[in-house]
Order: sequence, then C-alpha cells, then structure tokens
Amino acid sequence: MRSALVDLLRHDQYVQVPDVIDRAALTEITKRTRSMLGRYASRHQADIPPGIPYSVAQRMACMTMIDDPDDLQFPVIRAIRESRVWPVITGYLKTRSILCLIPISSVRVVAPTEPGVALPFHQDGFGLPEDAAYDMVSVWLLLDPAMCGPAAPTMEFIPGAPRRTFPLEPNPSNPLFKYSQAANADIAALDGRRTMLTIKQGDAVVFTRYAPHRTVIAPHHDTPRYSAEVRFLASNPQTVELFRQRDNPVMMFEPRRTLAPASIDWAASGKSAIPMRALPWPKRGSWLNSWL
Ligand SMILES: O=C(O)CCC(=O)C(=O)O
Repeated sequence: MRSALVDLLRHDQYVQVPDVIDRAALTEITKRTRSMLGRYASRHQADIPPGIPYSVAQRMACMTMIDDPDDLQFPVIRAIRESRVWPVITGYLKTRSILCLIPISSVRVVAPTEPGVALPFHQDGFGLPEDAAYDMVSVWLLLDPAMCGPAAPTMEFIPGAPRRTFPLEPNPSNPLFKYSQAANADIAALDGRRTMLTIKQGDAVVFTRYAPHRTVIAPHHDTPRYSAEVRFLASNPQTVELFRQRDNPVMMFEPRRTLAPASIDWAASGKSAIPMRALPWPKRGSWLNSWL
C-alpha cells in the first residue's frame, strides 16, 4: 500500500507522526526512563561499571537497561511494533522482515543546563556500509514533557538531504562528537532548509540514516526533555551477517514470529554469539498488563 508518510520520509529523509504511543505505555516507559537515567546522570563516565551501555557524556542509556536483563521485554520496541509507525518502517524498508539494532537504541535526557550534551549535526548511518541493504530508520519518541521546542530542548532537521553519508568534520565544535559530527561544509550547503521541530508527547519523528539532524538547546529552554530512539533495518543476509560479526544484539521481526536476545551479557559482548529466543507475543496490548 502506498503511504503519504513513506513518500514524505523518502523525500525529506524525516517525517513527524502524531500519537504513536498510548498513554499507559508512555507513562510507564517515562517512569522507568527517568529512574534509570537518574541512577547514573550525576556520575562521571569512569564511575559507570564496565559492561553497562551508558554514556554520561550524552546522558543516554541503551534500551535494554529499561528492563531487568533477565527478562528482556523491550517495552518501547513493542509499543512501536504495535503502533501506526510500524507500516511506515516496513513500507520504507520494503519488507516485513525487520531487525532492531539494540546497542544504538536508547533513552536519553537533554537538560537545558547542559549544553555540552547537545549533539551537533550528524547522520545516524555513519557506522554502516554505504549500500542500500543497510538503509536504516530511526523512530524517535518524545516521552516528557508535554511538548518539546517551546520550553524544552528539541531537534533540528534538514529536509531533502542527499542520500549519501557526509564526511566527518575535521574540527568538531564539541570534541565529544568527533566521531559523528557531519562536515560543516556539507551542512552549510543545505543550510537554508534547517527546520526546528515542535514535537508533542507520544509523537514520533521517523528519520533515515541520511537525515542530518542535531539537538537544539536554546537559552529560553527551562525544562529537561526525555526521549527514546530506536533503530530499524531490513533483516536481510547482509545486515544479519554484519551484526553477527559485530556481536550486536538485535531483535528480529518476521511476519509470524519475533526473536529477541535470550540474554545480554554486555561485559562478554564480542566474545560469543548472542542467543536468541522467540518472544511470546500475546494479543495486542495485553503484554503491557503483565509488564506494568
Ligand atoms: O535527542 C536528540 O536531541 C538527538 C537524537 C539523535 O541524534 C538521534 O536519535 O539520532
């Protein structure tokens, strides 16, 4: 089925989709996210136990930390799977076999008092081979507050960017992001199109690996913003092999079954293949009850 949202995503490299997560899921995910980020946010990176996928520099934590590692239920990913954004993902990637890349799916807090955590312009596909098989879509969800843009930090995008990965900026504005900041010259060439987003709680911004985007913390912002970002690729022989070689835990969605990592031993990551299990997928919405 042809979809206007998919067409827009192809054209602009990003699209806003309203009302993606329902209130109950949103409330619970936000509660867990706040508590998890609160545990680490005041620490220094050196204090974070080894093997925990947490970046103090960016105030972000890998998605699996939302759950007890013994019972990986992936509530944010499930909520997306059951939402109106799913057909946008499958439509854009042209397949119903989808893979979610867990290590770069995260929750994050951006506080107006910490301009150092603002990511400069970057594209998310810089760590992937430049080939159509590795196209990627991110689903970014606003968890809290009710809106970002007016009073809370937001994001800026450049619509209609070319489908290529820009080189890295040789003089990054913040050395923390020297491995991700897109070259200023490439951004400047598209400068006139910069668009600052106003995003409602529960809305998603869906964007491709080529969409240049950055965090915006403005002087008038006075409210911290909590968000989640989840990355999806087509599940095909190339992506499966790449992430197997990298020992990256993935979640796999096929038309009739869902596979998730059976456990994630982050400390041992890179040493062994990650075991998978079929995820029980009860009727729409009912998993939330057991998880709440
Ligand atoms: O949340 C932000 O401000 C930046 C997020 C981002 O760059 C991403 O999800 O790729």
